[in-house]
Amino acid sequence: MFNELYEKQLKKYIKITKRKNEKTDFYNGIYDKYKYPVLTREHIPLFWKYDLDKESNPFFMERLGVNCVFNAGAIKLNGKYYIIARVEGNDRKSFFAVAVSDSPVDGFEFMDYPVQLQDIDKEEVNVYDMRITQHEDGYIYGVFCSESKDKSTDDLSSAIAQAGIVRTKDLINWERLPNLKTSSNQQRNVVLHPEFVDGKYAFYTRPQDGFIKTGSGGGIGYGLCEDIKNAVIEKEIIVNSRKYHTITESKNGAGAVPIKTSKGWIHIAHGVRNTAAGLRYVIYVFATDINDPSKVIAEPSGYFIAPKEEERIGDVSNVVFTNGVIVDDNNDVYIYYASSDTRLHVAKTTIEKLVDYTFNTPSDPLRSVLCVKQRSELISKNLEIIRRMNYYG
Ligand code: M1P
Repeated sequence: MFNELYEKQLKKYIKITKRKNEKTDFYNGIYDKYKYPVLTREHIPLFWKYDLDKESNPFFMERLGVNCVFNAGAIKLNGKYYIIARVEGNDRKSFFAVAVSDSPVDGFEFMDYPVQLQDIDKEEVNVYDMRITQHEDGYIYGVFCSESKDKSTDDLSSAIAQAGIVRTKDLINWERLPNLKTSSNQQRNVVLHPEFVDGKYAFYTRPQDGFIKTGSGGGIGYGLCEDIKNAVIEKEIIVNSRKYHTITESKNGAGAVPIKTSKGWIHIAHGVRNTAAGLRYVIYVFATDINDPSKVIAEPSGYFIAPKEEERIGDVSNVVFTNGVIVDDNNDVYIYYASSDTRLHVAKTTIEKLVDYTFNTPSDPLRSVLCVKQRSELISKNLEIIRRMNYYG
């Protein structure tokens, strides 16, 4: 019986990890979406969840269940695709686990053990959302949220978020460095820029007043630090502000590590607005100057990816979130995005399309009347083309 139960679950695991992915018929000309999530809780190896000893687990029960697999950093190394996922146990604690594949869109399998973080702070309770930066200093850095209880209050949901830093050369051995220090008591969605700026390490930050509400934290911040082994940002500026009645009204945050292109650094970030049904998270794009990565030079209007269909449902519904992108050798771009804090998907575009989208999509004119004007200009141009080409037959 025990063996049968094990084999049945093993077959399911093999089926899901070997399943070939395929593009959906979703179309917007900007990116393609893939049918199956690249990682889910079903991708977790059985030996992470079950005690495989018949004597101590006669009913073949899950002993340490996994709730979901989502927000992930990503990197291509030596021809293989790596996803550094946020895995959340049934106990609500998140940790990091590396999954690897020969393909960017399917076949991901977790390495035998989750990432073993050095325990440098006994107050740290939870860790999540690692951004992976291949830095020009030769290290691969992981910057993530390190969360602890806010001891200044009895409120059990009050927490403090800070940016934890690790580095590695092989994605197996991780050296933990001290957390980033800034003047903000709370930091989340911190991303390390891949190149030195003025000889210093550059970070995108997200200062916030509270654990959930950004409050006076006006948007995505930026600052330089001299020493990554003791990372301190003395001067933090806001580079991409939240704006009233837009997709970033409540919050925004840097996502994947910026992508270097001939026209500038392209950032794939997230924006949050409030609704009667709660917060709605979408993914949006902006670009910064190639020589000054703190200067925004383009911001297409509206969202790039929004939660659609089954993506809208999950532990935290109506959320899409990204913290990992892989640019392949042929300039294909794979965007790993999670839906509703539950599973991880992939969308595919190219550098050429991403640049076109970023620099040729009109920006948000911020008022309905101006949006109508903007759309009417497009309509009138198109009607002229349709008349000329006799598209109506
Ligand atoms: O639940 C949605 C997201 O909420 C947080 O993002 P932000 O800091 O912008 O609010 C993060 O905890 C993220 O992990 C989560 O997906």
